[in-house]
Amino acid sequence: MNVVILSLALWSLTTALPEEKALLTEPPLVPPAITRTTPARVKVELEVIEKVMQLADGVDYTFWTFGGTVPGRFIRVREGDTVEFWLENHPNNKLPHNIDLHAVTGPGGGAASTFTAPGHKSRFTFQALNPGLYIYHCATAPVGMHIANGMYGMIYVQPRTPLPKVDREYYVVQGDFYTDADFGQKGLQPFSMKRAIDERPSYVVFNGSAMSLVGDRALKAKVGETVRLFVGNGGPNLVSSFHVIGEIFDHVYPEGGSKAQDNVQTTLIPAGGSAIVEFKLNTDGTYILVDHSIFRTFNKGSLGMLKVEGPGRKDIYSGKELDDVYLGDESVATSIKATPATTPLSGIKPDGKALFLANCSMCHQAEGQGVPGAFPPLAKSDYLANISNKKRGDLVEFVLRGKTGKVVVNGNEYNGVMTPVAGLDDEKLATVLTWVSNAWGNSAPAFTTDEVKKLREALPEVKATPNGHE
Ligand code: HEC
Ligand SMILES: [Cu+2]
Repeated sequence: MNVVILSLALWSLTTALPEEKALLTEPPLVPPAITRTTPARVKVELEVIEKVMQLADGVDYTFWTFGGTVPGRFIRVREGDTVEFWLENHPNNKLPHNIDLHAVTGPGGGAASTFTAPGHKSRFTFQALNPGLYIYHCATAPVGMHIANGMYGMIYVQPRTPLPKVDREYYVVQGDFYTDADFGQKGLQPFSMKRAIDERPSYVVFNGSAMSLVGDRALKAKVGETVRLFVGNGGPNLVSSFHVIGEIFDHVYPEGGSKAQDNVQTTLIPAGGSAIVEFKLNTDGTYILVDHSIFRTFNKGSLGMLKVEGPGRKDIYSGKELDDVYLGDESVATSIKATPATTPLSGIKPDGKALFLANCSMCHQAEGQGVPGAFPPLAKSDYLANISNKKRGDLVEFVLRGKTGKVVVNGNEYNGVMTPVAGLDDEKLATVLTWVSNAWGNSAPAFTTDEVKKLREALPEVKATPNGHE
């Protein structure tokens, strides 16, 4: 009897709540802060749309989305709200879908209650008990595939006492994508289950595309403003080392929780997790959002931009003030004398290949093949053949003093900096030069220790540098 009265009372309480419809936003936008100070019954309508969009420049992919974007629409409710959640599956879609919101207390986070066939809609209701920033995602089998195709987004349960006001809030979610072809292959790229299982993504991007936050789609702010980023990681597999190049996070709410940590450079965001980061923009420029697992940024797309207009603050960051010649100790005259061997190989009988691998291969590569545009090849290098046959002193000089300025190797121009190689005595230098001049099909007379000694002693002393340094 008492139970009945109590539940009737609860029922009338909840139905008495003021009703409103949630305003959902596309990334990178965030709905405005909620200003009411009492709970409401909030209606959320989220539509699942399967559609082809760009994964990178010229690369198309069939995404499955919550609201037509990756990540899906941003949902903002307030701690203590009752959320009436509608999931709509567009009639043109091919698959059933559902949703698991990490902000939900209850089995499956809503998954079983929202399982919805194309052309249908489902409803369930939950109370937002815990404040914080939460991922939501599809949980229809095969779950990994639905997530890998872009079915994730975020819901922010704003705490009863809201976070301090900031000038701008943005919404960024990282995700890894799996196609048969590697990054950049043009055209429509199908999902690869094999690569997903192997956790070998071809793309790691912010907001569903390598292009989503660059150029005129970059995030924007002005000097002096404060920015809050609601950052998530949809996964399905990778963990993100989220970093903004050139900024320090003044505050981070790790894992989207309630306690802030101050002065953070890089914050770890688990798959299916989040972080709230805040910082003030002290000076102007372009700040780069990255996953600091950095090959993902430069080779798989996890790069976004925040463009800050200014008046810049030269007292905080000057810009380049000087570019001058610097010759470290190793390159001045004294080092042209035989130096004691200091490589890890000291004490070992000189071995040309080992010396090459320890001293040259980090730039010229293990097979002497070089790196196009950066490091010229030594394998079958016409330039090397010429000097190791005729201008043998030049080769000794390159290694001991370094080499800058234009060189043309096999018809390709290079204009880089070869730094001096330290720690080679005459014997080791002779050994490595002989080896390099005869490896990979190269062929030139051997360098003897005596010859190298003479060539080294014949090198002109290094004079004071052109800019008048001592
Ligand atoms: C830090 C990277 C680096 C290391 C280490 C290095 N080089 Fe180089 N090397 C270069 C670059 C860059 C150039 C092109 C320089 C230029 O543009 O003037 C070059 C040019 C050369 C050339 C002339 C161009 C060619 O390809 O024939 C030779 C020969 C050479 N290096 C030999 C060596 C040898 C031998 C070693 C090891 C003892 C070595 N280098 C170590 C970067 C490096
Ligand atoms: Cu789905």
